[in-house]
Amino acid sequence: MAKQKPRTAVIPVNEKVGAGGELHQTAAGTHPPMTTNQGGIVADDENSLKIGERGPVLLEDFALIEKLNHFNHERIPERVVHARGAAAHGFFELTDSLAEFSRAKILSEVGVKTPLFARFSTVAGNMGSADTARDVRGFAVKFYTQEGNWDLVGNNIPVFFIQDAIKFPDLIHAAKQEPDRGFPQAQTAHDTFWDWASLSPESTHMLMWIMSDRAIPRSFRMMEGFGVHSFRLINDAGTSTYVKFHWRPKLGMQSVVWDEALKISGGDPDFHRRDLWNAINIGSPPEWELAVQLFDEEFATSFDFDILDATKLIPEEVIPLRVIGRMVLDRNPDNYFAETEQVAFCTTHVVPGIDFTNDPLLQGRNQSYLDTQITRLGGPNFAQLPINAPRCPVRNFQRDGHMQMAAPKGRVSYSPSSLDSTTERTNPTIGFKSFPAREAGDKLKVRSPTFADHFSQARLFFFSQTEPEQNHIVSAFIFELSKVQTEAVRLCLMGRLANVDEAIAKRVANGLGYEGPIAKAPTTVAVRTDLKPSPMLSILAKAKPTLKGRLVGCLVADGTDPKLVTAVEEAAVKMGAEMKVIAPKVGGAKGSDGGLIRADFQLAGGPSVLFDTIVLALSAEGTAMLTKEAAAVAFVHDAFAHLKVIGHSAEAKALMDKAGVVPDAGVVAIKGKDGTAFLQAAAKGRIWPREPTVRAVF
Ligand code: HDD
Repeated sequence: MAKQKPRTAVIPVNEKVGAGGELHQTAAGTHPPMTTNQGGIVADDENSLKIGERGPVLLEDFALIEKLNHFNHERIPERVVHARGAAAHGFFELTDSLAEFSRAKILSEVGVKTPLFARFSTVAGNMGSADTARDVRGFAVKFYTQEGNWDLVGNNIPVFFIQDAIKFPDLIHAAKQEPDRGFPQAQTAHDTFWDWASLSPESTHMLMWIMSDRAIPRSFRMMEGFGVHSFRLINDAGTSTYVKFHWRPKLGMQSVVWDEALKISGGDPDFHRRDLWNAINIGSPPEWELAVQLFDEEFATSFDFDILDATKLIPEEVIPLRVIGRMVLDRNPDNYFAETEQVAFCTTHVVPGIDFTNDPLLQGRNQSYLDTQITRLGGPNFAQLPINAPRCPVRNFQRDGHMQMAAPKGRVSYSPSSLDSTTERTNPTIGFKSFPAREAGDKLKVRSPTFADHFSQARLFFFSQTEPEQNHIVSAFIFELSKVQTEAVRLCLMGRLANVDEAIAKRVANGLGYEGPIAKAPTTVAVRTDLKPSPMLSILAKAKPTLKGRLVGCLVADGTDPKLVTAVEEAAVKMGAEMKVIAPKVGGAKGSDGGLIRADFQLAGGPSVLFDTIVLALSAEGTAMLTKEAAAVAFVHDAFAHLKVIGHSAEAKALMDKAGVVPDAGVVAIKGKDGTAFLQAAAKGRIWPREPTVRAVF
């Protein structure tokens, strides 16, 4: 981890800022001349060319015209879904060869580091929406392999809303802001989404996931990722093995609680992108394991569900994960637009040895991505943009088009040809060959009956969760449906929940204020109650007790003992966490030794929702001042209500009393200058038993 500036310094407070505005020094350096896009050196970039000092502006000011013209065209259409995202560069390193199953070099050459670019996103919100909206997170990785680019365009949830791509535009239209009013932004809590969902039983399993805490992750660094579909691996002999891809975060999974998510949206709408950026910036690169579930045709035909149905998963307890490598994200983009915005993922970007299945969702996606890039990036040459360009030779006879950057030489731009012996030819030995699956049948617009059970895995998911997680799913349904104005939609959706389990439906109905039985929605498929719970689907059941990559928020005020702050920070850093200091003034607070305690946040700009755990390092003087400050009371109150561990000096008690803190295992007094006990408690995560004492559980 990078070295931090010392937190405390014995600088007399009155020397903090000079009287004459010395803080406004400009950066020194030699600056190269500014030019137009044609390379001409610009003499004046602040005034347009006029006749006289106050006269009309002249059209001949080409520097002005060029600058404004370029500005007018700076934007490209945002992604129709997944518009808001953040990304980073990194590498993938294979640790366990799959050569037996795949001829892809990236999956068979152990130790080779393949460069990659990973982009995380929300789905429904526009580019400027908040990061912590309840939503699926996109988890897209572009591997620049020696054999061409491979894009694994997945999500942080292993299943999807629909089974057939033909329904995708309806799903997205229903989820995004309503077309007449242009709101609500970045949320499914409105009539059109739940209208669509209640009439689309195939979405039921996914609804459970998006109402779960998976849809409000604490950090991109703390999410799992999934390729979702069953893909094929093809080996040298041409044998096919089915595969599902999983990303597992080294930091473990963690989510925020819903009220916290809502408040973070205001406190820091860029919470996730800032978190990713900072982690890489301080030299703490996030890492994931890549794991696979491998299975053959025999398993596929005997499994309880259709492996071509993207609304179903294969529990890890049925087919365990095999970890095959790691992804490390260690470099932030140089330029958001050039890289994060212009990166173009396509499910069709595969390499020899990786192939598709007949999953109808995947097949439809294979059309959609290439097509959308042409609208978004303006033409068919988007693969030439540096972020999209393969890191291996690209040779073919595709020519011309908008923004062609290459200047291929020679007369021959076709194949076959005999005029030039150096032109490229296909190579059936090493080239991509589709798996020769034998297909026959009538042409039908139908849904396979093997896709029909929409409820059993929804039930499996719910009952695989710990109690707090189940409570959150129920609360999320209540929250979302409470925003639905059309009562018939609420009732219809509760009928779907009753298909999954009548008790769940009843709990939601109770939270919405409905009494009496909930009628099941009509269905011909009986829900299976015999599926074994899969604890691997729970976040909490496999949470890692660690403070690594987490953020400690330390509240200080005048009179705080700087030694306490330093001691907690050192202990936190030792545990792999970072600490930020929050003070009434961002310049810092005057410590008990007369020196300055440097702060990172001003109290109003550093609410406790931004931190995983808080410590109140306060003197009696500071506490007396902060009990009169609503932001300080809210800081403590929210931390308690969000089930966080709170460390505190003995003198901070009055502030905690005012904030309604009731002592429990998560309220830890710091004895002397030793923050270890507090941090060890914080590493265990939230205090779940506190939850029923701070909010209603339905
Ligand atoms: Fe999609 C973007 C993931 C179904 C059509 N999708 C997009 C991104 C991710 C996913 C992560 C953002 C990539 C980036 O960061 O640039 N999409 C999924 C997953 C799906 C899925 C995991 C189901 C398993 N998507 C899906 C379907 C269709 C699309 C069924 C259309 C038939 N998706 C698109 C798109 C986007 C897109 C319209 C918008 C921008 C883009 O492609 O590049 O083509």
